[in-house]
Amino acid sequence: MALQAATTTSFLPSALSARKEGAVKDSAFLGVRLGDGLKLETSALGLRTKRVSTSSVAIRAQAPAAVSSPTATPASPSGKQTLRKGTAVITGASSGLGLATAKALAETGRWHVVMGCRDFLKASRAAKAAGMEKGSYTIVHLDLASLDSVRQFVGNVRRLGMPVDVVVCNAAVYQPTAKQPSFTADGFEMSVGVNHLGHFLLARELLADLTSSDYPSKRLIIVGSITGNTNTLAGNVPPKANLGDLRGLASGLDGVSSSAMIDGGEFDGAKAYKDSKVCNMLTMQEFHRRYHGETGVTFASLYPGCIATTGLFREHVPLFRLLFPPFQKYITKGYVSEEEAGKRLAQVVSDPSLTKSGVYWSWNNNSASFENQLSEEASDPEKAKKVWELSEKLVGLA
Ligand code: NDP
Ligand code: PMR
Repeated sequence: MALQAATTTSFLPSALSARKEGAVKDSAFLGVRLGDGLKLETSALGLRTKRVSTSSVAIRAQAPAAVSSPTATPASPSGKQTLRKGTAVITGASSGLGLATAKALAETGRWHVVMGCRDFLKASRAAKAAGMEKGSYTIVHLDLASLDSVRQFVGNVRRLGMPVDVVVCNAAVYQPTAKQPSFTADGFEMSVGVNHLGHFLLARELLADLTSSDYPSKRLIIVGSITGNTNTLAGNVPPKANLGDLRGLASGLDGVSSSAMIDGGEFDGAKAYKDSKVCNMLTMQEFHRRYHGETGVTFASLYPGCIATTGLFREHVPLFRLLFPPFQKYITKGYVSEEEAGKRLAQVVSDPSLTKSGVYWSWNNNSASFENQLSEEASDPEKAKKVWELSEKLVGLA
């Protein structure tokens, strides 16, 4: 479909994506398995293939506010140079952390947010409901479960004609109750396919754009998590993240000729998510090692706190969704609101004091940021290199 003028540009899905929804495993809450009597009704849930017709969806992106202008504009009445508006690309900005971050950035008036979302109408409604000003954001279609869609997204972002100053790889799926794996359009197990491989291709492609940006602090941020770090209590709740010798990843995670799991083991949706987060954190460090010196881009990851109310837990059993927020608020005290988590990620995007590259940021109880320690596996440079090399083969970059 041809692109129209910037104010009415349409960005449409490029490929089919097959997504298996919520097959329910033996229900478990907080690591404790419930009895058979408490199993959920699963008959209504099944494999569903969703075709998105590019001709039947009329999608409209919000008008970009300011298009490419020099980094410093000597236009202020005081004669002081003012920084131009930055452009931040955020994936999965239609809900939860991504939306809260988009809102926090847009509200400052200093950022234009490109929201990379798989459901345009949901994103559009969410941005409006959050009170984001028209003109402070542009929604561009992105389905990370399709490498074609990722490539198309990159092309569409470039066609906006805006600089790319910050990229935030935020979107994720979590399928803790799935009995069987589901797969992306390219045949990768869904959690690793979306959370890691889709973002890996996106980040690799947009690195050139970041590099050529004239913004003073260019950043690539990949959202990580405590649950991928086995040096924490949360990371020791079974099933634990473990990439093993990467034999499943090496064989393509297709669940047919190989296991759907990175370590080659039996499918476990919760573990697949945690493994994908380890890949996210390893990828950030490998980017740092390979490209920080050459490009000046800051590479960072973070654990924003436990945002127990987001859509991430939509596929979990209802009892979990009911008890998880109070458990995190009153027992672990690890809970943060979406708004607070959004402010934290917005800080990693724009705070002048968070320019250090290769860092995994966390926040203490007073909401002060600090450089956190990653687990042995999530900071293993050999593993990072191997994950990088195998991932580039899978996404067609090597
Ligand atoms: P949400 O489910 O609210 O947000 C996830 C976003 O990802 C949604 O916008 C969703 O889109 C999008 N998404 C999912 N699949 C795709 C896809 N195939 N293509 C494009 N977008 C997709 O969860 P959170 O806000 O909690 O999660 C955001 C990030 O924070 C994740 O990386 C997660 O791992 C991380 N995190 C979350 C924690 C928490 O406690 N919630 C703790 C630590 C880290 P849609 O709206 O269409 O479903
Ligand atoms: Mg966890 C300080 C303790 C702490 C923190 C910060 C979290 C965060 N969790 C903690 C402890 C515990 N959790 C304990 C003691 C248990 C066993 C009772 C427990 C259980 C638990 C479950 C079953 N926790 C969970 C689950 C999930 O399904 C969530 C998950 O793993 O998603 C991948 C989860 C989480 N706990 C967290 C955070 C941040 C999550 C979810 C989000 C994520 O990592 O992205």
